[in-house]
Amino acid sequence: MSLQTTPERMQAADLDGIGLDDADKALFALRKQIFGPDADAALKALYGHRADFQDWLARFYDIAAQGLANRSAELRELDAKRVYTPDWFQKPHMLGYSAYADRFGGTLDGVRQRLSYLSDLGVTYLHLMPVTCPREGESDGGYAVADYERIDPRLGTMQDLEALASACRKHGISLVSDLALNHTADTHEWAQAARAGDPVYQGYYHCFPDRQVPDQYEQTLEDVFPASAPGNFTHIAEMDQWVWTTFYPYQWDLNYANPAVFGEILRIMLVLANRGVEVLRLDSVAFMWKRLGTDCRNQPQVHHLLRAFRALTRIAAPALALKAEAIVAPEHLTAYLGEGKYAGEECHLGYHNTLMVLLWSALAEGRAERLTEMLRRMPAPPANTSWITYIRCHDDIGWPVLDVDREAQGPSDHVRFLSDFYAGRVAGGFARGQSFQTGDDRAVHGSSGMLASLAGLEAALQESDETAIDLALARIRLLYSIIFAFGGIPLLYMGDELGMLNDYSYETDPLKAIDSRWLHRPDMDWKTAEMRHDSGSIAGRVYDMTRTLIACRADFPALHGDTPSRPLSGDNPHIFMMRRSGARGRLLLLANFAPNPQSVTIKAINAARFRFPLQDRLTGQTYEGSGDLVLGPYDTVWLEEV
Ligand code: OTU
Repeated sequence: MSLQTTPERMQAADLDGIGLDDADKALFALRKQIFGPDADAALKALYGHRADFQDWLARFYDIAAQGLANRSAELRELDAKRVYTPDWFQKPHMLGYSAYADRFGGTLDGVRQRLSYLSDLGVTYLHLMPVTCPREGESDGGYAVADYERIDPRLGTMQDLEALASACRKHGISLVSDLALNHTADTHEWAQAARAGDPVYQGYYHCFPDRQVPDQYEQTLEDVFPASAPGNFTHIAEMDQWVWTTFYPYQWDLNYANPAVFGEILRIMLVLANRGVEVLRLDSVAFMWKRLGTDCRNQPQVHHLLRAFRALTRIAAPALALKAEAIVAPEHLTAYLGEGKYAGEECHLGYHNTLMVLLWSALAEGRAERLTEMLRRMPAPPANTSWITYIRCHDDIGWPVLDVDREAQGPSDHVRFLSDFYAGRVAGGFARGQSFQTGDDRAVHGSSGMLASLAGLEAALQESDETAIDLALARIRLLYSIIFAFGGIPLLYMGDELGMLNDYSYETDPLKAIDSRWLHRPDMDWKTAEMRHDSGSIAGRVYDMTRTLIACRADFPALHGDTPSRPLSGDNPHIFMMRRSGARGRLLLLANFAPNPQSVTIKAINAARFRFPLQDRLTGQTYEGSGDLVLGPYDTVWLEEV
C-alpha cells in the first residue's frame, strides 16, 4: 500500500527527503508561489475542517515534489514548450482520435507501429481508453481498474507505455490516457483490503452497515445503467456492508471526502504524466462528491477537487493537461473549465456532449432550431480552455441532457422519438442503431451505433441504393463540418474515418451482451484501411471527405480556439448558422439539416455581418449574392468574405 494514511505516520514537507536538487528546489518554490494559493484554497474548502489539515497539505506538496523529482529530461523539455505555448491544444491543426488500444493495435507496441496511419490522417492527439490493469472478466471496457500503476498485461508494460508516449511525441501526437478516478475495480488492492475488514481502506470507499443511509440517498439518485446495473449500492458479503457503486456493481466509488484518496490519485496522475502521458481524461468526474438530498453530481466539491489536482499537477508537471469527462446537462458543463474567479483554472479540456447530442437530434428532426437555441444559452468556454468536439465515442449518445425539465417524470416525447429513431424504429428513418439501457419505460438513456450506421450508410449499403449512399455520406460530412469548425479539438472515433459499420458480434458474447455500447466498439478494420486511398470505395470516399475537412481546418487560422464562436438564429429553421470572428479571421458556417435543398436569404447573411462575395473554404465555390444562397440536401459551407 503506497500511502500512509494516518497523519501521525506522515512525514512533514521535507523536500530534502525527496531528493530534489537545488535547481528543482528553486523551481518547486517558484511554481508553488504561483499555484500554491489555488491548491491551498481548493484543499482548504475540501479538508480545511480537519485537525490534521496542515499535515495533509504538506503531504500533497510532498507528492508534487516527488513528481517533479521523477520528471525526465525529455518531459522537462515538454514542460518548457507547453509553458511557452499555452495555446498548443487550441491550434487549428489539432485533431483527436480515440480508440481501444487492443481493438486498434492489439497491444501498446502494436499501437506504436500504427502511428504513421494516424499521422497520415492528421492526428495530433491520441486518446486510448484505459490501458491500466483491469479486473478479470467483465471490466466495463477497462473502466474498472484493478491496478493504476500496471499496464494490462495483454497490452504490454509500463515501459511500452513510455515508449509509445515518446514515439507519439516524435510523430507530433500527444498521448492521452484515461484515468477512471471516480471508482476502482472491486479487485483493486484497496478494495480487497476493505473487504478483508481493514477500516483504513474501508474509508477509501463509501461503506454503509445497512440500507438506511443508502435508501435515503437513493431517493434523489438516478441510475446510470438502469437496465444492466440498477441501484447505486452493492452488498458486499465478506464485510457485510453496502458499498457505493454508481456504475457496475464491481466499480466501487472512491470517497474523496477522505484526503488519503485525493493523495493516492494525485500520485497516480503524476506517475502517468512521468511516463509521458500528456493529457489525462478524467473519467466520470461529475460523480466524485456525494451529498445527501442531491443527485450527487456536479457538487461544488467536485470543482474544488479538480482545481486542486490542476494546481498541484501544474507544480510538478506543467505540460500535463486535464480533460473533464463530465457527461452532464448543458447548464453544468462549462463549469468544468473553471468559472468566475477560477475561469480557466480547472480542466483545460472538456467533452462538449451537449453539442454532440444536439447534432444527432437536429439530424433526426431535419431541423436546427433546438441546436441553435440550446447552444446560444450556453456560456462560452474560458479563453485558455477548449472543448473536445465529437460526434461519436465509445459510449452511447445520452439523450436525457436534452430534457430541460428535470422535474418531469420520465423522458420527453422528443427524447423518446430520438431513441426510437436511432434504433431504426421510425418509419422512413435512415438510422441503424440500438437503444442503450432501456428496460424501464421511465428512463431513456441513449443510443448506440457507429457514426456511419447511425447516419444511414448501413441501410443504404444493404439496399445498394446509390442515392441513399450519397445522402448518408452528406450527413457524415455535415456533422463533421460542425465539430471541425465549432471550436475545440475535434475527436474522431476509431473506424469512423473509414465509415466502419456496427459490430453485432457482441450480442453473442456473454461478457458483453448486456451492454449495447459494444455495438460500436469493433476491431479496427485494417484491410479496409489499406484501401483508404481508393476513392472509388465507400471507405475511400469517407476517408477522403474526412481528410479534406481536416486539411481545411488545419489551414484556417480563424479556427484557433481563441476565436469566439456564436450560433445565429437565421431565417431558415433547417439551417444551422454559426459565426466565428476574431483577430485571426472570420467564418460563417451554414449547415442544412434537411434532406432537401434549403435557402438562406441575402438579408440573413448580411444580418450575420457577412458581405458578398463569399467563398466556401471547403470547395472553393464562390457566391456573388445575386440571389438566395441555396444549400443541397445536408450540404454545408464554410464561408469567408473575399
Ligand atoms: C464513463 O462514462 C466512461 O466513458 C464509460 O465508458 C464508463 O462505463 C463509465 O464512465 C464508468 O467508468 O457517466 O460522466 O452513459 O456516458 O457512463 C461519465 C454511459 C459517465 C456513459 C457514462 C459515462
